[in-house]
Amino acid sequence: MKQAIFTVVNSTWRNELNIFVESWIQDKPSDVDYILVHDGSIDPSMLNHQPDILTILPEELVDRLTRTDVHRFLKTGWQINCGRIFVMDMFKDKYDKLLYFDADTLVVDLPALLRYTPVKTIAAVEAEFTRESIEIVDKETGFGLASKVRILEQRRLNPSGYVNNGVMIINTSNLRKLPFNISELFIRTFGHLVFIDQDFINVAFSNDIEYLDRSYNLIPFPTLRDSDNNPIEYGTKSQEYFDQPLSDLKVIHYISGWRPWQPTKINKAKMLNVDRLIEIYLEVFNRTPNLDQEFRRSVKENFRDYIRK
Ligand SMILES: [Mn+2]
Repeated sequence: MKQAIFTVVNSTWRNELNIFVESWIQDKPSDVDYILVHDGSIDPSMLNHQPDILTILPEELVDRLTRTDVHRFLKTGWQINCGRIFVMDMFKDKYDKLLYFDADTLVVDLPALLRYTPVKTIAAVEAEFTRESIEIVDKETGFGLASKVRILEQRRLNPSGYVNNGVMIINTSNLRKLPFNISELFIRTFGHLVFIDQDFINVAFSNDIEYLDRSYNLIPFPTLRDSDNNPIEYGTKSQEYFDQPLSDLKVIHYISGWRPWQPTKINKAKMLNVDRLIEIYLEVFNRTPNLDQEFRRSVKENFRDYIRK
């Protein structure tokens, strides 16, 4: 089986990208390709590890996205993450299986992901708030997540379980048999999708997703705020639930709001204990050469806000 790992970035992500690649490159077998796709802004000199394939998103498809001025939320008309839909199309004939990771992830156990072969088209992990986690969090915090519009929207979009797209194991032999072209369908529909490509995957593959356990894409719970806008601490039961995948961790996803390289206005460590995730981040960060000074300083200044120890 021919496998490849891919991500899609622009040059503003070069530091995060180098850390992400550092986390798994030594574990990558030589017969597995590393594909890096970008918007034209990445130069090989920015990269600590050269990909097997370095390529630019198809200009015609990106042009059509940017010319669509009808997007309800995205002023620029597109963002680099949209590219992952096009990449699935670009490489579906060349590989049998594609592993996609956001550049804001760290891979802890690449062999486990390479071993996993989905029967359905997309294998992924449900977004952080599932029926199970909502029940635990709501009971403990009284927040009322279950009635939030975004949660209700996600359930309607994909009643089987709304997945996060930061980590996907893609069975490309199924992609080849789709009765539609995903790039074309995406361009024509994305203007109405709040979480653009993630909403798209959830709709287009609603019946064709294989659900992985949370150790394949561990995402910290977002910061919740009470009616006075004060952050809410997650309780013991929520923390226990969150910690379950730690013993068999495969991928950590530092989603927006939980990025140790970006400053936070609040002490995140009070909301949720993510010590282990930050320790792993610092371990990989410390062995990644050639990071920008500014980026290095930002990580060192911020990490205390994220760690309890
Ligand atoms: Mn992400």
